[in-house]
Amino acid sequence: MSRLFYTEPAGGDWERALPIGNGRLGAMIYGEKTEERYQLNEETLWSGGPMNRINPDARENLPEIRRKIFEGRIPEAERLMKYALTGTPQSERAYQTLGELYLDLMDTVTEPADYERELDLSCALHRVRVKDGKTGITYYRESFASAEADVLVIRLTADCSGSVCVGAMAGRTCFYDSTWQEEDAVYFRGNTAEGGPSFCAGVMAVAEGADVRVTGEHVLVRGAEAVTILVGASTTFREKDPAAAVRERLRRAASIPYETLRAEHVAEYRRWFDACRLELSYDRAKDRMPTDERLKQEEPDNGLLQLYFDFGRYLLISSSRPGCLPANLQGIWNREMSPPWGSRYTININTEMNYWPAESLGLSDCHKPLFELLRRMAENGEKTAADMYGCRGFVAHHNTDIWGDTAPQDMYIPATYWVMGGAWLCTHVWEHYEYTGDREFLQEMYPVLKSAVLFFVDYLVEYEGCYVTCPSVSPENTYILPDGTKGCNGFGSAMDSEILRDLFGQFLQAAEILGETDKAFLEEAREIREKLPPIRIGSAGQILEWFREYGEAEPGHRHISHLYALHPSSQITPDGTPELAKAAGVTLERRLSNGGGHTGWSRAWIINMYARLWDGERAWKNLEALLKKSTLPNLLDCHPPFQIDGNFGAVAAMGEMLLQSGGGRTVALPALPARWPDGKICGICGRGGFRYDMEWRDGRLTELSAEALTDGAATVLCVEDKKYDLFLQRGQRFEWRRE
Ligand code: FUC
Repeated sequence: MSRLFYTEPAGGDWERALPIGNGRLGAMIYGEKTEERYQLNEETLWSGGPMNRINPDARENLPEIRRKIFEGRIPEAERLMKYALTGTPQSERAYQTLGELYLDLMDTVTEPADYERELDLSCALHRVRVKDGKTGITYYRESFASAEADVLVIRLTADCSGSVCVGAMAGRTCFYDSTWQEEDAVYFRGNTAEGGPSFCAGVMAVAEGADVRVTGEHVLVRGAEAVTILVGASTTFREKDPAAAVRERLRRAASIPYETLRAEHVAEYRRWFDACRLELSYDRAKDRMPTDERLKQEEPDNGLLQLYFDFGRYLLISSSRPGCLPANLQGIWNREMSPPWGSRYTININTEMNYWPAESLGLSDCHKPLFELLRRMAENGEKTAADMYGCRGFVAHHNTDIWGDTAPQDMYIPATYWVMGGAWLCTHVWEHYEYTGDREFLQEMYPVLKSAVLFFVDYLVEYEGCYVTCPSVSPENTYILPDGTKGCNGFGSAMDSEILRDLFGQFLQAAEILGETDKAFLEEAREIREKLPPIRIGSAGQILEWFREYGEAEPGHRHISHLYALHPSSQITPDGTPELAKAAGVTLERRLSNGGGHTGWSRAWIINMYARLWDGERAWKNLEALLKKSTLPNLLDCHPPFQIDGNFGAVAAMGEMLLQSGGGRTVALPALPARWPDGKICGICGRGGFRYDMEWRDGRLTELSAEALTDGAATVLCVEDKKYDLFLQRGQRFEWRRE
């Protein structure tokens, strides 16, 4: 059994509360003793509607900005960028909390004695058990977020007949317009800003052995055998009449017996969760340590890592189901009206990181919401490209919201004027194709890829024989010119060229696969790709971050954008480009020895990078650091504050330590640390269309089985120093066993 468990409640501390979610509805459960509290979310409840924020002065000033940049007059250029490129208004919409659900337990527990709460990851059930010392009665609460019924379900029972009492009330403390009651339910509804979503949420109770009454805003049950509380919520983002939708969902769920609701939920969840399973050898006695205590150990044990791995997959399943929105900076779990960075989609690393484990760890379908958002962005981004830059195609900057906003976000010189957001997300389209071989999907998304390419065909400028981006930043770092001037924006940052090499290359491959015939355009794209600046090595043996070797204002910066080529891309590999791989190692060392890796996501990226350098020990060391320094008691990642990317990035990295695919080859156990001598992973996936089961003993692979997920699945499989050419039809297997 894979579970987080605690012997104390969250005590009002959100960072100790535990998440449940069905991709759309989310709750953080505090697991209190004498009363109960759930912080609630509905993923489409954002602060307002779509806007046109494109700065009307952008296009006219672009030539002047470029001229100043190429003349090295960076502060002047950046001042003008601030005025002429910043979005009007500066900010996109923000994700908001829905509210809270309170359960008044009517003094049934006044002297809590025996207590435990747990989140069971193998079936996505949260449980609380609390005994009242005075009466000797033990009370149980079991909660889950049902995707099937699309409601949150809470079941209250006790070990003594007729003793369950509860008063349930949901609200938003402020910012809602009205409530209304039915005989067994209470609803509240409200509006966000003009043009933004209107919402409705409702709480309903079903009691066994007692009546349900509504008094004021409370749904009340006294002396029942058992009570099921149902919570639903919706907004006009998806439904015309959220109140009717919520009411209908609650009524339907109320008509289904609890055991059936639960069984359907568990079966549905397991289809996702069981697709990939990691087993590391560890001391089973550690499973008796409460999770927060276990996290405090001098060194994390392998059982904790296995749990962390399961938790990461659980979080993606719970926050990013097909038909839902993608996981934002907090997945779907946000307690604030005005959360850090709007709890938006920050697409200069964070959103991409959220999806790093999707394909490799058996959750390919969880990737789909990202493509829906990307389509919206591609539509809006055409206007942004035309109006701001006079370019064809689509562009997105470093953030987006549920409306797919593509204009620059904030007025933050090191980040705001980056034009690579759409391009980076487009590489995810190719990734999904590489894992699944889904040609139809590639066909559907091809116009988006083409549009992204088209933008850069127009945007790139020729400079010293290369095609470079301008303006360009290496997110969110600052360089120093020889005369001491500091700047962020310039031309041809390494990351831009690396992303574009992938984008253009993938576009050309897609065109070939799909038999596209637009010869002149494809030829143009090919020529441009050849003239993108190459990856260069600097005087300290490091990968250069900018077009030239500048001084570094923050050598320990959290972003390591120029190593995009190492991970997530496969442009740098130890076997294909050993010199560059060595330089990437130097780059990481320099970042880390200057204080790098201080945010959760930055550390998670570093683990992936060391895994890609086949350095299992450094990968392990950083994984350990992530658990010790950047993980909250509820195992959520800490930026600080809570930000979910680190969870996803780190479990993806655990996968990368065990199996790596890219550049036409797949490597088994490339970065196995000494700390994982024995283990097993089932259902890890690789590019080319394969799913693998592997087992290893004493640090050496003992068995491997590869199953083709698609017709014509192909890769060169590297097992130790042997190479196997795999070309299989769907369902066929390749088996390897140590003699
Ligand atoms: C990027 C990062 C920050 C933070 C924010 C949401 O701007 O540089 O560290 O993660 O996104």
